Amino acid sequence: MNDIALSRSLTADLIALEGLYGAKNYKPLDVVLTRGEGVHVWDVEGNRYLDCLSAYSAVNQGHCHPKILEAMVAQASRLTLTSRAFRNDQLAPFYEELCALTGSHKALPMNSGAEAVESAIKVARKWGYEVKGVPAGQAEIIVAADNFHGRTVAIVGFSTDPQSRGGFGPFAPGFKVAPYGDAAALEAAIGPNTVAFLVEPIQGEAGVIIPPAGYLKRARELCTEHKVILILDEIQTGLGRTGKLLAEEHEGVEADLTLIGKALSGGFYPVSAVLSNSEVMDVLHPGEHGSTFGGNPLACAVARAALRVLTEEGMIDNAARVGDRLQASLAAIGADSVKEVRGRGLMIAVELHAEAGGARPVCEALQARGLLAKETHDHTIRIAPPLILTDAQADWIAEQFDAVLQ
Ligand code: IF1
Repeated sequence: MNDIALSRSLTADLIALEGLYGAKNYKPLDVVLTRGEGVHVWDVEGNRYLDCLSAYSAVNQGHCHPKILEAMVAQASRLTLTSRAFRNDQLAPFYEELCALTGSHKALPMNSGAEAVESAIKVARKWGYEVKGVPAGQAEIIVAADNFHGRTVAIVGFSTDPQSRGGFGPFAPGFKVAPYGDAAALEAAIGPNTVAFLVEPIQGEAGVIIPPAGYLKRARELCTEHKVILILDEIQTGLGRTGKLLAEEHEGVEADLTLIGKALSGGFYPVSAVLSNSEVMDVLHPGEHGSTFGGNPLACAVARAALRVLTEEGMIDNAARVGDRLQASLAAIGADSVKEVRGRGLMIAVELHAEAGGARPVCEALQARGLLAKETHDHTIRIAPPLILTDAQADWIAEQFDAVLQ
């Protein structure tokens, strides 16, 4: 067989092998990737794609950023993991740089985003009992309808998406759902035992849902008024994705607890963190919370490099500028099938009309044109390329959408 034919069977062979042994908890596009660099990834057949998902915003800095790689290799050849029973020389500088960058007083390092969410839930509940005086076991946390905060049993327990929660009960009590974007409903949901309001500044999985202007500011006021902790989940929206370091900046609000993850490592390693003002985080005492890998020297070295390139290479301002350009180009397509183009910075979604035939076929047609994008739910295509995207690449993305949607 010639090379192309051989490699085409390589794609098929690898897909078949996955099918043979792998849990079926995903339905990926049939593209088998083998290399990434900047905004591009290559499949095993040598085809190049522009990545418009960035691993759900974990690769904001671009694939395999050389400076993060350099920091990872250097640290990995020195010290990778000590456990927190001992100290290491990367944690304190990581804390200092992270807190200085985000204006936080304290940070709690974890690994996955869900672990940061779970940690924040524990801290908020403990604060409720010890500082706010909520009766033991009565703490309530308000969440938004259509939320996505991760996949643990406690987190899916307060999801409103049947696909995320079906078959996984029984669930943790103490959560109340309020409609997203509705400040009056939030106010009505707050009770004497409410300890926190956990919310995404922009809902990612729900399809890049941007709340009405002023919603987050009103939520901030209500939380202050009723002594409720405002927890902003910036695991997807944070670290430049929306054209600001944190999406909360668009509304000029400051959370009490801010959750970050994903791009905190530039896609090299699971690193997440809970950021806090000291009153709240200080409810945690030795032995009350932890994680084998949380705050390990390799994670800290990688995260320090990821934050450095994000800020020093102007990626955040680039996301704002090129994101506006891309959003305007997509909106100008004006295809009948498009219901709405929405977004902030390079967190963009193209929603199709229900009768347009669904988002999956569009993603498959885009794949054939060298663009990788992912649908969320049935009719929305999310567009989240790495923040280093150029004007020319933004225009090329719009051209592919125009060709496929017309
Ligand atoms: C999947 C999307 C889903 C998140 C926010 C916490 C987490 C996530 C706002 C948990 C993770 C990932 C999970 C992944 C697909 C992707 C995702 F929204 F980004 F598209 F699922 F909704 N808060 N989002 O977006 O972080 O534990 O995964 O590190 O589960 O399929 P994690």
